[in-house]
Amino acid sequence: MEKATLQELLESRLKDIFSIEIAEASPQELFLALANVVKSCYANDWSQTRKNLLVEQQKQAYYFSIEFLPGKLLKSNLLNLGLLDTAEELFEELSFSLDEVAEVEKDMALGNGGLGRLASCFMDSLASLGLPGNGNGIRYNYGLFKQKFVDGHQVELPDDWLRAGNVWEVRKESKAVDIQYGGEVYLIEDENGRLRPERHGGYVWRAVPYDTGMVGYQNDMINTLRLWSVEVPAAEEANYATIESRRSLEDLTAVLYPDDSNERGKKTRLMQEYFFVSAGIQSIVRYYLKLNHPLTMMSEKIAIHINDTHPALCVSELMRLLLDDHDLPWEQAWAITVKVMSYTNHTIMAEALEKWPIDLFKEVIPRNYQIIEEIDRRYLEEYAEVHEAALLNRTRIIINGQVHMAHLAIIGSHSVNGVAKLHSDLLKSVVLHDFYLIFPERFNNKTNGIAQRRWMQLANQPLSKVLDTTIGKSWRHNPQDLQLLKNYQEDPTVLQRLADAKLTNKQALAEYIQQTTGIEVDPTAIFDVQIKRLHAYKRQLLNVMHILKLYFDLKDEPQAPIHPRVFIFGAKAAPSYHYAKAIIKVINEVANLINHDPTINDKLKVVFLENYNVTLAERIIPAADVSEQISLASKEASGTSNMKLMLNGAVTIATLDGANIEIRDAIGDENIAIFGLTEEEVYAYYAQQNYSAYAFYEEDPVLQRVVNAFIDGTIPNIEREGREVFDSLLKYNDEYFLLKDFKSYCDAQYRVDLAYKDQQRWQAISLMNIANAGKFSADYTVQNYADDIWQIEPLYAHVKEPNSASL
Ligand code: OAK
Repeated sequence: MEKATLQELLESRLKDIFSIEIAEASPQELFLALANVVKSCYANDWSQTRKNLLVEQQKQAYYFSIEFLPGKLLKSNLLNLGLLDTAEELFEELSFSLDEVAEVEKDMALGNGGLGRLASCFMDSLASLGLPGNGNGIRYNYGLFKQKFVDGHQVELPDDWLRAGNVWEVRKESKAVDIQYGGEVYLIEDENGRLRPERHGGYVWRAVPYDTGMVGYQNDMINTLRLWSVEVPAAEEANYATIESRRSLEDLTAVLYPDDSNERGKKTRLMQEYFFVSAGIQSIVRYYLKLNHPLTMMSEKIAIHINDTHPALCVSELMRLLLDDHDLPWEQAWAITVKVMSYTNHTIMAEALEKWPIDLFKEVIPRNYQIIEEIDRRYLEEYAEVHEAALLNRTRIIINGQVHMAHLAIIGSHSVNGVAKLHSDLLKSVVLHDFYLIFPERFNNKTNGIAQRRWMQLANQPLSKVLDTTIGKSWRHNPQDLQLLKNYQEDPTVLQRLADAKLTNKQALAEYIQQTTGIEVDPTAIFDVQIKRLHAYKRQLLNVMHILKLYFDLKDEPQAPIHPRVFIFGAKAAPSYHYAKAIIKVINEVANLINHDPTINDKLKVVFLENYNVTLAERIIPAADVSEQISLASKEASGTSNMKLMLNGAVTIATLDGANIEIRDAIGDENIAIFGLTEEEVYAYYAQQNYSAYAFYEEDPVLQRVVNAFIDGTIPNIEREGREVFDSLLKYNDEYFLLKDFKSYCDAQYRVDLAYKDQQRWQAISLMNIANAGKFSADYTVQNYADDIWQIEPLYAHVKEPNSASL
C-alpha cells in the first residue's frame, strides 16, 4: 500500500470516529484510527481464510490455553501486513511518532508468563506458516495484575485493560453457547437399553466469543484467537435481577489467576477451566458438523491441543458431546477423542500438577465427573491384563478422592510432549515415568521456540537493519538464514555495526530507566539481565548473592578491575507467594544500598524495573549484554527468555537446564558461560539425601559474608525478609542448591567480565549467538507440532507464499 493511500484511510477514519483532522489528533485518537485502518486491511483476508477453510475442508488445529500473552498488536499487525515501514514513514512525515502512538495500546496480558507467551508465539507462527490453527481461551476482564513497588514491596493493582475497549476483537453473538453447571445427573435407561443422563437442577451460563484476527506474516492468512466471556443467558435474565447474583456470574471471567504455582480460588478456577473448554469444544463440534462428515472421521479434520493441564477437561467434554448429544457408543467416542487430543506438559514442579477434590467436581460438573469415573474404570479394566495393579493404581485418574488432571490428559491423548529435550527426558524417566511404561509411543519432545518477528524485527529495529545490510533480508522469512552471519565473525566492520546497534538499544533503555526509576546508568556498562517470573527455583537470589560478592570485592578494593555492570531485573511474584515477595523486597533493598553507595563509584548498579510484561521485555531484551538463565538444573522446563536474549546478541550465563542445553549445543561451549550442578548431580543429591548447605557455608568465607549480609544489618530494611532468605538457605537446607552452585556461578561471572573487556572477542561471541538463534524460531517448533502431532497442512488454496520451515 502506498503512503498516500494509508494517509487517506487514516484521515477518513479520524473523520468518521472523532470528526477531526490529523493535525488535531492525540496519540489515543491516532491509535484508534490507525488500528481500525489496519483491521480493515485484513478484514477481507480473514473472512476469505474462513471461507477457504470451509471449501477446502482442511484439517484445523485448536490450541486450548488458559493463558495467552500477545502483548500489543498494532505494530505486529503492521509488520505482518507489510505496512510497518510505510506507516513509520508516514508518521514521521506528519511529525508524529509511531512508537508513541503504539504505546497507547494496552498490553493484552491474559497470562502469567512462559506458558501464555508461548501460546501467543505459536499463534503468530501458525498464521505465518499458513497453517490453519486457532487459539481458544478466556477473555479476562482483568489481565495479570500491574506491579508497583511501595517501599520495595510488590503491590498488585488491577489491570483494567478493557476499560477503553479493545479495538482488535469482534464480538460474535451468533456463536454464543450455553455452559451447564451443577445440578444432579441421573442415568436413566432408554428404550434401547442405553443409559442416558437426566439433569435435575443446576444452572446455565452463556459463553460469548470475542474473536481476534491472528495475522500471518505477509501471506494473507488470518487465523482466529477466540476468547470467551460469560454472560447471563437471555432466558434467565429474571433469575439474575440482583446485583449479587450477577456479580457471582461475572466473577467467572473477571480475573486471570495470577498464581501459576499454587492452587487458589478453587471453585472459580475449576469453573473457568470448564467454561472455556466446554465453549470451545461445543463450537468445534458445531463447525465440524457443518462439514457434513460422520463424527467418526473427526480426527481427519480436527486436532485439539491441551496446553498444560488446565484444559484437560477437553477429554471428558468431547466425550460428553459425542455420547450424550450424538449418541455414539462409548468405544467409538473414545477412539475419536484420543485421536483428536494431544497434550503438552510445561513444568516438572509438583505443586503445579493440578488435582481437584472429587466433591468439587461432582458439585460443579457432575456429568463430566461421571464420564471421568467411567474413563477411569475402563482404563483399569483395559490394562489390567497387561500391567501390574500397582502401576495402574498410580496412573489412574481418580486417586484418594482427587481427580488428577495430567492423568486425564495423558490417558485421553495420542501425544504427550515436553518442551525441551531434557524436560521431555525427565518426563519419561521421572515425572511421568509410570505413564511412559504404559504409553511409550505417545511421548515426544517439542523444544519451545519464539516468534522471531516480534523479538527481533519489531523489538530490535537497529539490529534488524544491520542484519539486512550484512546478510540480506531472507532471515526475515527463514530464520535459519541468520546463520549467514557466521561468515562475519572476524569482520571488524560488521562487529562494530553490531556493537553500535547494541549501544543504541542500551541508550534507549538507560533513558527509560532514568525516567521510570530516576537511576542513572551508563550505557557502556555491561547490561546484565534476568527477566522471568519470580520463583525460588529460578534462583534470582543466586544473582543477588553474586551482586553482593562484587559489592564486597569493591568495598575491599575500590580499584578492583571489574567492568562496570548494571544488573537489571524484571519479575512478578504470585500475590500469595510469600517467599518470592520477600526476594523482591531484598533485591530492591540491595539496589538501594549499592546505588547510593558513593564508594562504589557507579561500578555497580542494580535496577528492578516495575511491572515486567511483554512490552517491557521488548525494551529490555535488545539492550541486554548478558542473559541470566540460572535455574537449578532439572527445574526449568525450557525457558524462552533464554532464546529471546540469545537472538538479540546477549551472552548467556547458564546452568545445564531446560533449553539452555540446546542453546549450548547450538553455539558451542566457547560462546556461553555454563556453570553449576548438572541434572544428574542434582538427582544424585536427592538419591543420597546428603546435601548439606551448612557444609558449603562453613568452608567458604566469601559465601559466609554474603549469606550473613541478609541478617547482619549490612542491607538496611530487610529484617524480616533477610531472615526468611537466610533461613531458607541454612535452616531449611537450601532447597535449590544455591550454596553449592555459588562458587561456580561466580567463576562463570568472572569469565564473562574478562570476555567483555576484550570487545572484539565479545562482539564475535555475541554475533555467534545471533547467528545460531534461528533454530529457536517458533516457526520450526510449530512446524514440528503440525507434522508430528496435529497433521495439519498449510492452506495452499489461499496462502500466497507460505514460509518454508523445514530444518
Ligand atoms: C504455568 C502454569 C502451570 C504449568 C506451567 C506453567 C508455565 O508457565 N510453565 C513454563 O512454560 C514455559 C513454556 O513452555 C517454559 O518455557 C517454562 O520453563 C515453564 O516454566
